[in-house]
Amino acid sequence: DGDPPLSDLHPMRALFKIPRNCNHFHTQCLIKDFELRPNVLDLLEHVFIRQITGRAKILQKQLMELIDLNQQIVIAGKHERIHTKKGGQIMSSPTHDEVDDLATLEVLDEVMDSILLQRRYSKDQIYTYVGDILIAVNPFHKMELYGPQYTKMYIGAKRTAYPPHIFAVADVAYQSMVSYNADQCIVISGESGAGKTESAHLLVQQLTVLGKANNRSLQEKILLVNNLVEAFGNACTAINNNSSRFGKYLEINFTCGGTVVGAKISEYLLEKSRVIHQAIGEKNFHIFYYIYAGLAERKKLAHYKLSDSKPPKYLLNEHIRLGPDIVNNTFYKEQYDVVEQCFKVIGFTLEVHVYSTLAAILNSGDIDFSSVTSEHQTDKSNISNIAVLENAASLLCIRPDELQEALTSHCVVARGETIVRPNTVEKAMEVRDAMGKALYGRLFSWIVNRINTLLRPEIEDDNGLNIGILDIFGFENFKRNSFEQLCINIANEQIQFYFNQHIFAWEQDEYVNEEVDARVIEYEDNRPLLDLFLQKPMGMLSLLDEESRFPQATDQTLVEKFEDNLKSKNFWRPKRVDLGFGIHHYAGKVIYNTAGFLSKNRDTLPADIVLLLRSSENSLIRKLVTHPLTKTGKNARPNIFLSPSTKICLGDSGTGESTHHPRETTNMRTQTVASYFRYSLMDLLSKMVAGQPHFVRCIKPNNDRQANKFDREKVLVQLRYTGVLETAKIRRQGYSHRILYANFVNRYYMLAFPVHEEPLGSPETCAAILVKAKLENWVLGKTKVFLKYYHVEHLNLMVRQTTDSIVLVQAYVRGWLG
Ligand code: AD9
Ligand code: MG
Repeated sequence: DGDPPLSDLHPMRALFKIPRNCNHFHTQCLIKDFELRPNVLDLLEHVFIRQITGRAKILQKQLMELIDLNQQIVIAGKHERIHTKKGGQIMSSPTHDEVDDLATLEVLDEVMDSILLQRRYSKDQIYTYVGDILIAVNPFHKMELYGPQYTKMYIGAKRTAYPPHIFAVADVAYQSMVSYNADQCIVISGESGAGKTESAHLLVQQLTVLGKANNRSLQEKILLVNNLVEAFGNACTAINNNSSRFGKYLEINFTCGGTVVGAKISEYLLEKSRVIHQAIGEKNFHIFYYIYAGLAERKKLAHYKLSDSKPPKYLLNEHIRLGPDIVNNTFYKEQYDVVEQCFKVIGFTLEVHVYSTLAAILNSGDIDFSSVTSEHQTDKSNISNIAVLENAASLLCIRPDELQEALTSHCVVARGETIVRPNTVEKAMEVRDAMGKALYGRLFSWIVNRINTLLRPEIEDDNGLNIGILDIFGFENFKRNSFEQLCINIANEQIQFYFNQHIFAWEQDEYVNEEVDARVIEYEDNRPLLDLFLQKPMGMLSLLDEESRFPQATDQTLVEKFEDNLKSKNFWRPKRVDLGFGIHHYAGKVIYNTAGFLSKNRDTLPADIVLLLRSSENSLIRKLVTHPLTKTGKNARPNIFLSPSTKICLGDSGTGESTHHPRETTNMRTQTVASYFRYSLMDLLSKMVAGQPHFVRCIKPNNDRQANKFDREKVLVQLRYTGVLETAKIRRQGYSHRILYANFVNRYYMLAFPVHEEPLGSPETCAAILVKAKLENWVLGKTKVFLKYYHVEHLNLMVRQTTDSIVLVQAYVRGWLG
């Protein structure tokens, strides 16, 4: 009533001869007449329910899409063409651009895949399935795809009922978690700027709604902390204006019934070097600009010893003329408000301390040194701007003279005696920068830890479940690539390996073990690359660690060591690039430069600085330099501190002396960044492996961050290296789900047996259930049922419908009984 009628010419009406004032009754007739299969039936019911209640305009568009879908479902289900009557005519078979699952294409071909993605992209259909894997092509513009109507539409919907969508992935993960009572993990991959972080946000948004949004404040908090952590961990790079400079694994905690109760973030390998130096066209971490502009607007810069006319050096990349633009930047000012709001909503009360720590880092970056030459000493350094030193010291709540001493000299113990040695200008600058990096890295970890404390479920629940979302820094290939890019790319190599293992290797191993006859699919195995990096003792990271232990080693000896020891076709030394080496990664060739590798890997912070900071009158600063950073007490959670805590230097100098504080020893780790990195990767993997994975593969359609621009060659390369074609093949020919007989029967027996019965977990029972569900093409192995991804979807939907109807009948009977 009140809705304008759909046009008589509407194809859906024509197709099923639906009169203008169609209602649900007609739908029923129509379904009877045409004997449509259940999935189409679902779809039609949905259409008509919507028609009665919905808005005609949206409906019309959806109906058009659903007609396509109608045909695709048939293809997806049976891999055969079905002709549908349209006003007495035979409708044409679907063309490629109507297909939203690449695994259902009759001819599998990469070029065709890229053409199909391009066509879909031109129609703003950025999402496409490859079986149960989602491909997301970055639209580079705001899409009207994520509003409340979409949130609602994808809740509990059959995957094929609507166009592919990131919300559908959230839904599958959520439903699987609840149905199987098992943790889930959503792995988002793709190169830098492909859209991983945006996808992660959308997943969190949908998952918090799915987890019963009755606790709105918790939902809001989870979304906000995501933003807050990104303000500290993201930055503008040459590739992406909002590039993640750390790896993030966000776990959303649920009760076993599926209600959201908390969240936890694990952060990996923040690129701390960005604090002190940014490459051409790049910037420091967002938060610095936000607070600088925000504090300027509130006339609070002076309080933090900052000047609006002369921005700190750490913010001024010599290659970008930012200068006064920072304080006038309205975006930065707005973001400052957002950060403040985040602090408020999550109940974070120490923002003043956070700002002063950030300001201290910025001030210390402005400390200048000059060389002092005297008769006896030539290599001494002096601070040339004492006022700045005093500012930094006051923000750190330490004595300026002690800071000066810790920057310009170091203590050494030689033959039992403690001697104070001066630092050269170069060394003093190194110490200053090491302090800035260490403080920032630890501040970041501390913030994440605080957030985790605030978002921890109120009641510890051993039966609780969680869904993890992995959003790491994507594959990078800049003009100049350093140690940071190597780590980032190794992490991506590891994620690709995990994907391969899961999609290809483990599945094919099971065919052999279970004596199931299925075709073997060839895929590009990147194991040799992982071995090249991670093998002990001759992998690249081990060699780097070994070289880092030699005081006399240089970045030149390091690259030579690589050349002498790494025998792999994926490694080479390019001619005419000093300190250069090349790696042929799964995602392409990258030339790295070893300049700075050793010092970045050693990542040392002199003990004098640590001890000085530990004497700070500011409790936050003290905390940041005290091990361990974890909370203790009854509310303490397992240590989430996975970022490499800067190693405190006790002995380097190469003189046979040790740099050692005379009064106190520091409790320190002797870990290098490389060894820590290896450990974090393993930790991350162990988390991921514990959950059932779902994959989202983000694709970057062009290198110019432009909307509506689809560089087919660029996409094709990404499809190749991510193995999309092989994935489509295995999803079509293989069996993505292998379930033990007993587990299968336990979960699905109600589809074929009365609820109170307990049939045997045998192959016969499994077969009976599958036959009853009218499924074909499944296989029984020695101990497991082998199913295609769409079988599982179909079965799960049937279970949901069955349990819903049981509940409905129960409710009805209860009502009837009064
Ligand atoms: V990196 O590895 O952290 O450098 P990501 O995370 O893969 O990278 P990101 O999510 O940051 O890329 O996306 C880059 C930009 O693409 C965003 O800042 C948005 O401007 C744009 N983007 C990505 N996905 C979407 C989307 N679904 N809708 C609109 C999008 N814009
Ligand atoms: Mg990102």
